[in-house]
Amino acid sequence: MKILFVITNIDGLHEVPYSFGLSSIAAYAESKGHESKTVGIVTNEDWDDFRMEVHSFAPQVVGFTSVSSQFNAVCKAAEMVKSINENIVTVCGGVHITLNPGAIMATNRIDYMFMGESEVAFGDFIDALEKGNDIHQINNLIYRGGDAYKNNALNPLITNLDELPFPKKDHFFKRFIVQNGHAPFFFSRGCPFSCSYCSNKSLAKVYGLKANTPRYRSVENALQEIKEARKQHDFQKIWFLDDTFGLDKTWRDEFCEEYKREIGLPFICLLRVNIVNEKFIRELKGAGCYRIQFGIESGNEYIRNEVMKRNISTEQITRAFDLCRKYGLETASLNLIGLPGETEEMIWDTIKINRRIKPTSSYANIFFPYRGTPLGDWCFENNWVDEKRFKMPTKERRETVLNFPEDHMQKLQYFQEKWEVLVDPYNVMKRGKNMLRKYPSVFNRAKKVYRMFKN
Ligand code: B12
Repeated sequence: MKILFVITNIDGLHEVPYSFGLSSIAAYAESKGHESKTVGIVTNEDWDDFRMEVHSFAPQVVGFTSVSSQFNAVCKAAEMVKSINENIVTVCGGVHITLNPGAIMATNRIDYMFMGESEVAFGDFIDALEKGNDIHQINNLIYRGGDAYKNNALNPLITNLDELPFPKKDHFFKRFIVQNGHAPFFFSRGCPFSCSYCSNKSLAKVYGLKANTPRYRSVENALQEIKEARKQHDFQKIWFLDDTFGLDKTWRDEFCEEYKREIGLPFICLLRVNIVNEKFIRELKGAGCYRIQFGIESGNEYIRNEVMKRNISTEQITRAFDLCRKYGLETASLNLIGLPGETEEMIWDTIKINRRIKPTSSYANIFFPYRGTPLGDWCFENNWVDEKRFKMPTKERRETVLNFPEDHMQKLQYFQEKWEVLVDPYNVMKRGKNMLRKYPSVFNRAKKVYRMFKN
């Protein structure tokens, strides 16, 4: 079968549309002998390219992935596919579908959807389609039936991730490296914490689990993936995008030891402040880590722990950043503003804590309510969401979709755009960078030149 995979990234925060999930589905389909190609829709011109690709590649199946803010774009793309050839089977998976299986009722241009981890289910689906067998009994499948939808039982979560082929490393992997200066890897699935705005707790619930405890590729398999990628692509740095890197101590000890010996490239990873200690930081530094990204989210205890359910103390935040400084590690602090109930003063608490911990870089995103998460659902149920703005193509995380008064919305915009300068007002470099951001094409070119000299 010929399958065209599609990732939309309209007004995305990250320029390169990359998806580990979709790359994994593509690799699995190819391991079963099917042919696949992946395209991205990011700019206006991409719509025309997409139309041409549907004509020239002539797929039997088009498979979309979707986060919540991209679902409208996915529906539009599916409409385009069906207008070219009504017989092409359109399907969609991804976190938005897993947490909102009813999304299938929003459009009749997507024939089937997949809920949850779907490599095996999608493999069964295309095999069945090819053989002309009935597909309606396939696990994870969501389909319409009259006025309602049906979602089949889920395959159990894959416990041994080594059984899966490595996610496909195509031109998107390459573009990610060029754009970000780092090759992206992802070795675990799941994060056990219960932050109210994040999908992990809800993803666990879908599987009847209390927590989304991470499952790992074995260290040997993970290193093998990096080695194979290095044979095809040129990269000098790595970005481990796992929700929380190396949460499992046994895995982490072994990984750091072997990575240092067999790979040795400098890397970035994401961590939570409450799980780091001196040994952990020393171990990461020894393995080649040069930067850690931490979700601080809010400097205000009420917002951080009552609203966001982070369960993190101010002391844990300052201690983690002090430790990184002690070991010469760069830090990035990731913050979230624009939560329901948050005042301007509370946002200043976040700026103040950032001033205290002195991260190498600090970023602020504006809260976006994801349906299916505790805080997202709460916002919808309590009329906090401006449905009109929510349905428009959004600049997710850079514009609020909550029903705030106009002046608060503008303040959020101001804080978001000026964040680095507010956190570090006397830093001339950051002021310059902030000014350049107003001209994205110049900014991106400058970023590339800077990276060329830095490497
Ligand atoms: C790594 C990561 C990134 C990376 C890589 C993106 C990626 N999707 O791989 C980067 C940094 C680029 C990124 C970007 C963004 N991210 Co992100 N990201 C994650 C993270 C931490 C892991 C995702 C992952 O790889 N999971 C493992 C894979 C295997 O699972 P999966 O993607 O769900 O895929 C499986 C199934 O969903 C299904 N499936 C998926 N696609 C398809 C397609 C078909 C055809 C089929 C059949 C099945 C199928 O099968 C897959 C394999 O089992 C998650 C948190 C999480 N734990 O999910 C957030 C998460 C997905 N991100 C999120 C968001 C919001 C974004 C951005 C919108 C941010 C922004 N404003 O720009 C962009 C979206 C980019 C885009 N256009 O899709 C949210 C989405 C919430 C929501 N309900 O929409 C999450 C859930 C975090 C959260 N806050 O809860 N992200």
